[in-house]
Amino acid sequence: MTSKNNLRTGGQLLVDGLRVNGVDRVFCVPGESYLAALDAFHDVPEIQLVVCRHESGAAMMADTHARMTGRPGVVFVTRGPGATNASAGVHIAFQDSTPMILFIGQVARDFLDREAFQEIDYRRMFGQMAKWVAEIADTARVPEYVSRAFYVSQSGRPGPVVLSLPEDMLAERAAPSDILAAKAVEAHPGEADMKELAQLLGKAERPLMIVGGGGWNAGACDDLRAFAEANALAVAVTFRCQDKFDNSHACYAGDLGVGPNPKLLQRVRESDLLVVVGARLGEMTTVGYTLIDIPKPKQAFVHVYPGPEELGRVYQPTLAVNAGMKAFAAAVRAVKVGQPKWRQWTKDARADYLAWTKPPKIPGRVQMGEIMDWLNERLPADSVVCNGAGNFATWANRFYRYRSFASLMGPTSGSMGFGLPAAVAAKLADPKRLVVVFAGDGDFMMTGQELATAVQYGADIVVLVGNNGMLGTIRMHQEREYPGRVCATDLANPDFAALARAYGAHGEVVERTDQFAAAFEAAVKSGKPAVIELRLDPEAITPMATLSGIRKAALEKAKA
Ligand SMILES: Cc1ncc(C[n+]2csc(CCOP(=O)(O)OP(=O)(O)O)c2C)c(N)n1
Ligand SMILES: [Mg+2]
Repeated sequence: MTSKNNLRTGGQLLVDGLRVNGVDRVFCVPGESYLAALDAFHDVPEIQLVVCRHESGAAMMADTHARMTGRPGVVFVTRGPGATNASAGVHIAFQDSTPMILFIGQVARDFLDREAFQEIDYRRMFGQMAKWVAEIADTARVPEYVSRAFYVSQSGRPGPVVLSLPEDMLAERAAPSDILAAKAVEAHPGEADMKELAQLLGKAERPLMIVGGGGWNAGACDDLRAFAEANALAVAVTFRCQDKFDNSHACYAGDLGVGPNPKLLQRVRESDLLVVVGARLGEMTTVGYTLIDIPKPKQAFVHVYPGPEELGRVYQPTLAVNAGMKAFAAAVRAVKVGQPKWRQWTKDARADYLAWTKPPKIPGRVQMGEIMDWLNERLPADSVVCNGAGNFATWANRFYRYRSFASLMGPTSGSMGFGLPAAVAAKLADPKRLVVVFAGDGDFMMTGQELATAVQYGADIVVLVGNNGMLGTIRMHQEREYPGRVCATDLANPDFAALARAYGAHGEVVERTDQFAAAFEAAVKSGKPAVIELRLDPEAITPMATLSGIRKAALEKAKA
C-alpha cells in the first residue's frame, strides 16, 4: 500500500491486516465514521467491498461468508445506528459459533464518554454476544488488534469479535511492522481420551451420536461419517445442523430441533451412550432441557467441545473432550470397536427418520409436500438451502435431504430475515452452487431490501416466499394458548413477484402445485435473482396441523 515515509493511516494498517489474513470480501454499510478505512479499500482491489442496504443484512452475509469459506466473515458499519442494526447478525454469529469480525467506526478519541453523536460504549453493548470487544486507541497498535481479532474469532469455540475504531485514530499515521496471517488454534483430543471413548463404545448397546455446533468443515464431516459408518452408529444432529451429516446415509437418524420426531426423542432417552460432538445441547435440542437429565445424564455421556467453558456447564460428562471438530474428527476416524451390537438399533433409527420425513397432504392448492419431493430430486447435493425462522421453514428443516457440508444456512438463534442475506453471501462465495431460500411472508420482509444487493452483485438466488398472510408461527402459538384471540399476527402483503421485478429481479407466482416446477425452472433460467411467491392456504399452518384444528383442540382443552 502507498505510504509516505513508511507511514500508513490507521485505515491502511487495518486493510493491510485484512489482506494479510486472506480476506477477499467484506460486507458493509458505509459511514462517515470510518472514511479513512473506506479510502484504504480503494487501493486494494483484491478485497471486494459489498455494500449492503441494512447493517443486519451485512452482518448476516458476513456470517454466511464465514460458514461457506471457513474464514472469519468481516463486516464494517458505522457507529450508533449502524452498530445497533448490525447486532442482529452478531447475535446470530455468537449462537452459531461463527467466526466474525465486526469493525465499527467510533467518535473521535477526544469526544469519547460525552455521549457524542451516535456514541456507544461497544464493550458494554456487545459484552454478552461477542467473544471479545475492544477499542483501538492507538494507530500504531492496529496490526496487533487486527491479528488478535483473527485469533480470537477462530480459536476455541469460534464466534464474533467487535473492534471499535475512533475516527481520528483511523486517519492518523504510524509505522508499525506488518503482521503474519493468524492461524486458528484448535485443541486436539488426547490419546487417553480416544482410548476411553473406544472403551465406552465397546461397552455400549444402544449408542447415539449427536452432532452440531460450529467449527466444522467438509473434511471433518467426512471423517466423522467414516467413524459412524465403520461402527454402524446412529447419528442425530442438533437444531439447524442437518448439513453436518449426509441425510441420505444409512446412519442418519434425523434432527433434534423444533418439533422433533418423538421416536428420535425416545431413542435419546433409551440410549445407553450419548456421544455429543460439537453441540452445546441447548434449549431447542433438548425440548426445553427435559430430554437429558441435568446435571447427571443417566446414560454414559461423552461431550466433545472446542471450548472448555461448555464442558460440565449443564451436563456432567462421563468423558469430557476439549477438542476442535477437525482435530477430533481426524482422530476418531481411526476408532473402531469389534462387532457393533447395535446394528438393528441403528437400522430402526433410520427407519424412524424415513417414516417421519414422508411429506403429508395439507389443505389448499399448493401442496408443499409434493414440492419438497420435487426439490429433493431436482436440487444438486451441493445446493445451499437458506432460511430464517417461521413455520414455512419447517418444510426445509424436516423434509429436505441435506447431503453435503455447508448446504444449510439457518440461524440456530431462530432469527427471522436471515435467509435472504445468507443466500446472497453464499452465492457470491460459490457462484456454481444453486442457492434457494425458504422464507415466510413475514420473514422475507425483514431483510427483503437485500434483494437489491443480490441484483447489484449478480447473486442469482431463488427465494421461495411462503405467503399465508400472517406471522403464522405466532398465530399458531396464539391459537394454542389463547384460542380465537388473534392479535398482531395478520399481514397485508405486497405483490411479491411485482416487488421482485421492481428490484430488477425475476418474479413468479405459484397458486397450484403443478405450476411450481415451471416457475422454478424459469427462475433458475432467468439469469437474475428470483422470487417465487407460493400462495398458501392459511389453514395449512404446519405440515401436520390445521389452524382451525389447533383452535378447536385448545377450546376443548379449556372447557375440560
Ligand atoms: C427477528 C425475529 N423477530 C421475531 C421473531 C418471532 N417469530 C418467530 S416466527 C415468527 C413469524 C414468522 O412468520 P412468517 O415468516 O410469515 O412465517 P410463517 O410462520 O407464517 O410460515 C415470528 C414473528 C423471530 N424469531 N425473529
Ligand atoms: Mg407467514
